[in-house]
Amino acid sequence: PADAAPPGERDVIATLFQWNWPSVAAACREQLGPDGYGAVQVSPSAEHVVLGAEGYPWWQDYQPVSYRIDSTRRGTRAEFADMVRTCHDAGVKVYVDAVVNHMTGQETCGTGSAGSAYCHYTYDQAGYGYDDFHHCGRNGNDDIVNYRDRYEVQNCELVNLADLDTGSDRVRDRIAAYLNDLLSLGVDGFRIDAAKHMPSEDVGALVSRLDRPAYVYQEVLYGDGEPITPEEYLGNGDVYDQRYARDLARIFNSERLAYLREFGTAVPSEQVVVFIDNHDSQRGGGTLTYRDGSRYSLANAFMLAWPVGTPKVMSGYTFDDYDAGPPSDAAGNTADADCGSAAWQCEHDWLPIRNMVAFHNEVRGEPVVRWWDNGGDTIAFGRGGKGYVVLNDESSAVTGRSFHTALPEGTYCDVLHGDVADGGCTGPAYRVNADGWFRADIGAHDGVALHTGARI
Ligand code: ARE
Ligand code: CA
Repeated sequence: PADAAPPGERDVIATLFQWNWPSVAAACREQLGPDGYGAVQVSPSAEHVVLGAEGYPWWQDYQPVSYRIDSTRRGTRAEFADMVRTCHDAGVKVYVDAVVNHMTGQETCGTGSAGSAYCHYTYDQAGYGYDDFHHCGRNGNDDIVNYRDRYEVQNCELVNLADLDTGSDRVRDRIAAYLNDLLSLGVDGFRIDAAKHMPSEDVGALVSRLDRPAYVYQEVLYGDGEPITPEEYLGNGDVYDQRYARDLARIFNSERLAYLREFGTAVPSEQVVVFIDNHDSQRGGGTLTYRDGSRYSLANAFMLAWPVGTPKVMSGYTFDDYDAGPPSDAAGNTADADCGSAAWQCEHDWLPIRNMVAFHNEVRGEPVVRWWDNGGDTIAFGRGGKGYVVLNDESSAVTGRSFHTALPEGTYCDVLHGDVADGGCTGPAYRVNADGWFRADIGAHDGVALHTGARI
């Protein structure tokens, strides 16, 4: 598509879910850039409702009040702009979660995070009134009930959220002005939230109004038996495919890793953003999450080693309650993220995950070679002569086995357990002989990953 830019050579996205702008900037400088992440996905940047009585739930941010970038709970416009500059200096692009299908779902009027007054269907600061919204006339309250009905999904309200008439030029121009404001601050791309709830043509009309090319990926969740499919949106840019995350979770939890030999996506690999979990599925969507510990690391390692899709790594905070927002001050402003604190998970910084980003970059373009599996939950494969990974999700160790790589002879740091430092490896290292063989004992729910960027 003419107006959508590809993700580029360093394509791995880190989602710093709910992180405030200064913390994202620090992460770009200290972690994401050095680790080889190509981009960060940040949480919604527009003024949103503030639901203090409900404890500032994370999802208040998905109810825009205006398109002011000032004063979300994550910081000011100046902090946002500074974040973009800092990330760019670190070689990291910035993608914004763009909520443009709807405005708020509150029945009572209120004041947004930047001080703008709003009511359901009246948003003066954004320039929207009653007629700028769909009023679909279904189900008594205009809410979506039947996902098998295209009209309903795109013209009724997703959980009571005032549904913008994205078919109108007035609305399209206003949304595009917001996206272009973000581009003027240097933003590189957009996750289009709830894209399924807008006809593909309406999303296309927004993309065609962008002042310059941006990377666009659309949240169009595949649902069994639903008429609206991710494929319909490929002309606008890339898409999510939640089947990838669910299939991987099923294979890890109740099937066999050996089945991964042919693992692919229904949507073409070049146009699909894949992930192990996202902020929705993390809260009960049948995917693996940080709570799965080493199995979660193995799944991320597989995603980053396997040449399918544009990988997105989830990173968030610790929670028990579905609604719980991030650590905040009394006014609901998000606290600085602290990877040393148990309140933040920082999955993007878990050693096996961050080191597999470098593996992913190193093996780019290389084919899968020398697949081996035990018929159960141990698999191994190479990526040309650049990398080799063994993943063992058996509940027992695999011992005394030799693995046949296509790597050049040498000594390699196992990047699932160590970093290259001072010419050595802070974890175990393996000697690959002139014929490509190395011998390793691999623990239960553990692995080994070697690549040519981590030779010692
Ligand atoms: C909240 C309250 C609601 C209340 C509403 C308005 O929870 O009870 O009515 O506010 O006051 C997030 C939260 C919602 C929250 C909303 C607004 O998840 O709970 O509502 O913010 O604050 C469908 C959509 C898909 C959507 C998922 C959640 O197709 O686009 O539902 N995902 C995105 C974001 C969400 C976000 C929104 C959209 C809204 O990632 O975090 O909501 O901006 C099948 C279908 C899918 C469907 C799925 C779940 O799989 O195939 O299409 O996803 O079921 O219904
Ligand atoms: Ca809609």
